[in-house]
Amino acid sequence: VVIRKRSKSAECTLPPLGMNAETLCQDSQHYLFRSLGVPVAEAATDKIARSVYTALGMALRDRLVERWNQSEERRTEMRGKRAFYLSLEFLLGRSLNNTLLNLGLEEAAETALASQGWELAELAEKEADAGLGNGGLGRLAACFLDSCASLALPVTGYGIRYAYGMFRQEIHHGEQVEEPDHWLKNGYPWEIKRPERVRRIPYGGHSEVYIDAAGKNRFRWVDTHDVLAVPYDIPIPGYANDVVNTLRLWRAAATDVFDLGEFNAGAYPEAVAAKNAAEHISMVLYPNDSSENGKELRLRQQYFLASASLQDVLADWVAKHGEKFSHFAEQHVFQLNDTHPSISVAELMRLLIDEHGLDWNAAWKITSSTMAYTNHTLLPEALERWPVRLFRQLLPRVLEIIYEINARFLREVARTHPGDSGLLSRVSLIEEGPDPMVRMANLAVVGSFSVNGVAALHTELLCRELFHDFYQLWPERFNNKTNGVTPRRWLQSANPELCKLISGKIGSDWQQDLAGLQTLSPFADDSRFRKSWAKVRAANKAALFDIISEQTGVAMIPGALLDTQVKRIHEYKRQLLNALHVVHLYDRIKRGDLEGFTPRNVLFAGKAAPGYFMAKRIIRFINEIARTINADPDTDGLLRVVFLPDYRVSLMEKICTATDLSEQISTAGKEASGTGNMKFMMNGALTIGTLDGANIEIREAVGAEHFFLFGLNAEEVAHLRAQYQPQHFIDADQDLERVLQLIRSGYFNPYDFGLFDCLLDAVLSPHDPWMVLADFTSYKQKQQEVAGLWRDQDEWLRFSIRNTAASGIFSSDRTIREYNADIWHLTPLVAEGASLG
Ligand code: B1H
Repeated sequence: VVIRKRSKSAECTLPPLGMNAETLCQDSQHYLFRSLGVPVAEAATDKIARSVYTALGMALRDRLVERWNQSEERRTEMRGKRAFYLSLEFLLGRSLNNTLLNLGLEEAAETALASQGWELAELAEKEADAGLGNGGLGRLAACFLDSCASLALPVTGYGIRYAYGMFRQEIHHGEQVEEPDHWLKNGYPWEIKRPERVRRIPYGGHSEVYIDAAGKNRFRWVDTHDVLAVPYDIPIPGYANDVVNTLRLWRAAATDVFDLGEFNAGAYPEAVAAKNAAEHISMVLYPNDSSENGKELRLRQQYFLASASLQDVLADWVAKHGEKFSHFAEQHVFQLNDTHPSISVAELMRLLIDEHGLDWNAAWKITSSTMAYTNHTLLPEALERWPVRLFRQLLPRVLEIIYEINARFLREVARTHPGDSGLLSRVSLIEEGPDPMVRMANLAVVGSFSVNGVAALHTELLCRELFHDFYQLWPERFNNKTNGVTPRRWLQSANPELCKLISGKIGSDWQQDLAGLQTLSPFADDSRFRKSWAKVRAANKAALFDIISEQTGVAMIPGALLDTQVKRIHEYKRQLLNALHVVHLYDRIKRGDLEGFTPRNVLFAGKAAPGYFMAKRIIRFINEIARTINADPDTDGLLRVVFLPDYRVSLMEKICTATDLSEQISTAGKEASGTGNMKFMMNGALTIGTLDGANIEIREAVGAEHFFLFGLNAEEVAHLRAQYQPQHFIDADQDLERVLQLIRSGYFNPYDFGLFDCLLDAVLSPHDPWMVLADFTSYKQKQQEVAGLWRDQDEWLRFSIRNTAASGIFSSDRTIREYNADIWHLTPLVAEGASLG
């Protein structure tokens, strides 16, 4: 493979791999008329728009395959180390625009489609989001894949090809209704099935000892019920570098083995039907963000991903090196996306020992020097623990290995910390009790050479609190990797007009290294530039308002501030605090207190876990206050409130370019990082937020004077907890008292008495873990400041430009460079800015 240098800018000097408007047009027509069987006479009628999108996707994938194979050859040739990102979630969203951007084919595609009478933007809307994730954690995995490919790092993603992704959210009478998301129903042109690489995953049965040919005692796991794992590969193209990495997603399939008993008894259909159960494993994504639910099927999924992926990697190794593993650890690193795939620690031990004949010490050396664990939350309800009983029944051999890891680990701790039985019971992989549990986080920490948090404060709290004992044992393992988001999707693709404006001022080098945005900062003082900036943002806002009006019937106030809180609905994220503030604004309107009142549109969106009662009631509350406020003519031109249904990646692409004020208002110490906060900042929103997660770093980057800070910090939250009296805060703020009284009076729920009492009771309780009322007054005051700044549009625009200019460090390229420098140590496939021939 010849390495040819390409100009630093994103423009391709040559059409990549023979692709240009003409060949794209030919290829996609071939697929449209032949593979998809669209009659030529029907071309250019709206009912085939989706087929046209699919045909274009197929044409692009074809060409990607060539580069994909080249990249793979190159990786094999280099014989370098590789990383594997193991995650139960990859929230990819749509792929068309991102693929075109990374391949430099946006214009070619537009031309090709125009010649057939289509508009790219319109066709792109036909693609269903690949919603294989809950929220931030899954979207982070997708951003990381884009950055790894763009930095030419040999990183493969491994996940599950759920038949149903995150549910589709509808709002009926103000309440969330979940609808299944059959995202594959119209076909998915971005994947290739690899039936030749199928793996076999054992469940059930029991473990037994036997003596092998060499006379050694060995273990084997027998009488198992096996399920097949069939891989589907999705190409991950790098940005302007000719590299294509792989996301490999596993689908569960039944083996061809029938239950012979039933088969012989003549129950043929029943025997075939029973095979169905195997396929359930990859049927549906569990939709409980940030809380575990302990279902057996979920443990099956976790083991399915871990075993299939590790077998896959080991099979490649053995094909090249035979059963010699002495150099395996130098060549591999597995990044565990939270504890969800952490059973990999035990599974790698099992495969190395039982299937490949290594002894314990050799296997442990390999395992504990190839596994790296990322923690994403401190919330106790999200800490995964599985009943030993369930483990024994489902994964008996894996449990044996976990016990052995634990025994050896505790023996070592006992030796170095004699007499500290408290320590032993805290760090043990097993939580003792009437129903003993396996602690997955402890397994992950003990089995990994690196443990990282996802923002500075989060990592600090991990070391100080959740993993304090482990931090004392192995301080060198702990490190921080502040999250980031890919600027390709979240700036270039989502906000092309803003990008043109930016490049017109500072050139396009920032597209290779987002830190370069910094040079935009002085133009905050250029009034013509501010005007152009305002114009682009206003157009984005108008486009979003059209969507909102189409989806909800609510006409937002043109030109007024857009104040947005979009994220999963959770009490710790405090959508309720925002909603209380909205009620306060409404109360001001009603009592005529309009001095310094600034018209505002308040946008909410987000899904609640289906079993999370309080989150669902918060959705209802937002919808009811929105209905009341929007219907009251007194609010015309002053206040609009909307809950936009079915928040997802493709919606955020529109929301983040239009938002003026980003709400990041979690109780300090609870949001590990946040990544929506970064998408907003990149696109020029100002943030109102607490000192939590990555907000702290955002504020440092843009300067405290450009950030609306309010509320208690993490230390103050911890300190106040013991003596928290919400009533004190009500007594000190009449506005708050009025808000609570208005809600209690049933003003927003006249037909459903007491509907919101549970929300009031929660915030009025001295045990409210999220301390909503403690921060109300400072939040309200800060919102006044926001309103004041908005009235000075020139100054607001300066702040907006400076936010974008300072957002460079929140590129996931920066994050991935840090993962690589500190944890992975991979050699890029090609020098940055160069490309494969
Ligand atoms: C985050 C989760 C999560 N943290 C359990 N933890 C899940 C936990 O289905 N489950 O069982 C799913 C997701 N997600 C988020 O990760 C954090 O709350 C954000 O603060 C952070 O930005 C994001 C990415 O690191």
